[in-house]
Amino acid sequence: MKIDLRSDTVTKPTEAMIRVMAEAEVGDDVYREDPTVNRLENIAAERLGKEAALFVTSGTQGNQVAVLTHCVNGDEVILEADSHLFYYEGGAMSALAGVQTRTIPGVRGTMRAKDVEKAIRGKNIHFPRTKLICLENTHNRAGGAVSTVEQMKSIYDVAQKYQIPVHLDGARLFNAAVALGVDVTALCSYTDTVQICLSKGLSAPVGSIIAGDRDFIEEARWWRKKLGGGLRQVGYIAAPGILALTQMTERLAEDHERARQLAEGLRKLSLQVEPVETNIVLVHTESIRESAVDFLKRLEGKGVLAVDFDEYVIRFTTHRHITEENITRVLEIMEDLLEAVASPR
Ligand code: TLP
Repeated sequence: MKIDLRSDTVTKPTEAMIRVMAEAEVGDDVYREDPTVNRLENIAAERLGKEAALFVTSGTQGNQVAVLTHCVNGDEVILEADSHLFYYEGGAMSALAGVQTRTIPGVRGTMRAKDVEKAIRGKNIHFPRTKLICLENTHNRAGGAVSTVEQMKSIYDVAQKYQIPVHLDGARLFNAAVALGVDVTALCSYTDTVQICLSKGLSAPVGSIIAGDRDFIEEARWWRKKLGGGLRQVGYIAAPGILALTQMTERLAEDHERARQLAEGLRKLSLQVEPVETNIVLVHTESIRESAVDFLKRLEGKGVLAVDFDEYVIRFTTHRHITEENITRVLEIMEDLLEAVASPR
C-alpha cells in the first residue's frame, strides 16, 4: 500500500463514522427537516462561537457562498496573495461573485494589518468599494502556517474601523487552534464569518461548515441553493461531521507531531524544509537540482505520494492514516533517492 501524504483530504471515515451514517435519522434538508443536519449545524455554531451555521458540500463551496453573500459584483476583496480563495478556486470569486481581488503578500501567510489598512479604498468616484477581507488560518501555501489570535485581532481591528466584514477560510482552523493551544472560538471571535472543513484532518468523508450571524447564514442558505447545494436526505453525510467536530479535533496534535518528525528527518538529510507549525511540510528540491514533479515520480515509484507546490517545492501532509513507522519508512526512501541523485549510475 502506498504511503499517501498528498493531502489530509484522503482520510477515510472512522468505523464510528460509518456506523452513524447507516443509522442517521434523515429528512429533506431543503425543507430544513433533516434532524441530523440541524444537529450538526447547531453543534458547529456553538463550537465556533457564532449564532448560526450551514452545512455545505465543500470548502470551496463554503468560501464562495461566503463571498457571494458578503459582496455584489464590482466590489473589491482584500486577501493574501497565495490564499486558497485566490490561488486554488478556479477564479470562482471573479467568475461567480464578479468581485475584484486585491492581493497582499503576507509573512508566512499572514497579512500585516498596516498593509490591509493601506489597501482599503477611500471614497472616490473612480474606485471600487472594499467590501470584504479574507483570511486563511492555517495557511495552506505558507506550509500550514498559523496566524495567532493577536495577528487576527490586529486585522479585525482595522476591519471594524472601516466597517468591512472579515471572512476566514478556516479549512484547517482546528489545526491552528491545537497548535496555538487555544479554543477555536478565540480565533473565530476576530472574524465575522468562517468556513471550516470537516473532510480534511477531521476525517469526515464530505463537507464543510460556514458560520456567522443569523442573517448572514439565512442569506448564505439562499446562495447555497442557487448553486445547487441544497441537498435532501443529507443527514447521512452530516452524521460523521458531528463526530468530526466532537471527537476528532484534539487528535490533530498527532498529525503535527508526525509532520515535525518528518521535517526533522528531512533536515538531517540536508534538505531545505520550511518551518513546520501544523501538519504540512514544504520541502525544497533546488539543492538536488531536480524539479518537484520529477522527484515525485521517483518517490511514487517507491510507494510514497506527495504533491508539487511549486517548480522546486514538494508538499507532504500528515493525517490520521500516517503512522510513526510510515514516517521512518518515508525517510529511508528519501535517503535512498537522494543518494541515487548524488551518484547517478
Ligand atoms: N485544499 C486542497 C487543495 O485544494 C489544494 C488540499 O489538498 O490542501 N481552503 C483551504 C485552505 C484548503 O486547503 C482547501 C483544500 C480548501 C479551502 C477547499 O476545500 P475543498 O477541497 O473541500 O473544496
